[in-house]
Amino acid sequence: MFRRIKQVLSEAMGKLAETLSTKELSYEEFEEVFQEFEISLLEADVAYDVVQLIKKSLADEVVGSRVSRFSNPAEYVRSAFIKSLRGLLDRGVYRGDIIAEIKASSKPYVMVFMGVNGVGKTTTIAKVAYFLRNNGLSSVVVASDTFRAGAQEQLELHSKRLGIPFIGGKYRSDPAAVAKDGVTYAVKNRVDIALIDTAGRMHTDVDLMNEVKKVIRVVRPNMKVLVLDALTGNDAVNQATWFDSQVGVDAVILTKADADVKGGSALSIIMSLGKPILFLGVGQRYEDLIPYDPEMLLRRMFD
Ligand SMILES: Nc1nc2c(ncn2[C@@H]2O[C@H](COP(=O)(O)OP(=O)(O)O)[C@@H](O)[C@H]2O)c(=O)[nH]1
Ligand SMILES: [Mg+2]
Repeated sequence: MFRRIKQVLSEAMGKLAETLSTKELSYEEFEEVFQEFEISLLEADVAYDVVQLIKKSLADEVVGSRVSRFSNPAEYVRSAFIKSLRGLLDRGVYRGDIIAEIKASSKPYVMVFMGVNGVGKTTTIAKVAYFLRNNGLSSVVVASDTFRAGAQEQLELHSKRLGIPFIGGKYRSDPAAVAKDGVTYAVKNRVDIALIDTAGRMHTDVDLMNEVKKVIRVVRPNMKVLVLDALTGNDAVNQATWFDSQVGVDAVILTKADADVKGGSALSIIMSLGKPILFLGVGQRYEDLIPYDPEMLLRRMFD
């Protein structure tokens, strides 16, 4: 992750440090350096709008500035870059403490996972259950995806491996009824969290959209989580807008960040979502789910 972005940043910082002098940096000088940087960012899959955001925030930091004779231009430029990217990455921070919120809530805390086919919903639910257990919280996983063949078995297999309860339903049965069963199980057995899987759907699937709306009406989740695939770039942002307008999105989990080798696709999604990001998926194992943390991402880009 961020392999290419890291290189691009490093090159741009070098150029800018050369340009900076004891004289103030003009906007024209900044633009000249940025031009090449702009192309490299686009080539690393950063979306055009996000390139413009980065440009603006960087210009705010460095235009009109000068380095004193005694300071190090490279250091100065590096902190300016970090500061401007931090500002953009901070937009994705979830401003709560999910573990504390679950502990404080009445049992069970209900999370519904939604998203397009193949983004990683089912895998992510297993990872979240694993994460919660490591934080002392019990889960039941609920397969309200009664639509796709094999979806029940896939989640059940994870539940067996993890040793956590599973509630499912018959193929093509009502997803809302399965979700309700899952919550009822959690209530009876004093399970902390019900994690509800749903069938993948595109915005064109009106029937499936209505189904997820019904699931939400019936179980009234504490959190509606949208799962997005880091490799899908701008399409992920469109998916978020769509799901938000249909059912409301409380938080996002961005999967497959490990597969975005250049890093620009994930970066663009994070910077243009306008939704809090709970976790990043960084691989196929249960451990491969990390809380979203801008400082960690900055370290990957700059260290
Ligand atoms: N590399 C990688 N693969 C992932 C990640 N999350 C999910 N996957 C893979 O993506 C594929 C689809 O996942 P699945 O959970 O079935 O997606 P769903 O259709 O949304 O339920 C599977 O092969 C997963 O192993 C991740 O964070 N990194
Ligand atoms: Mg699935």
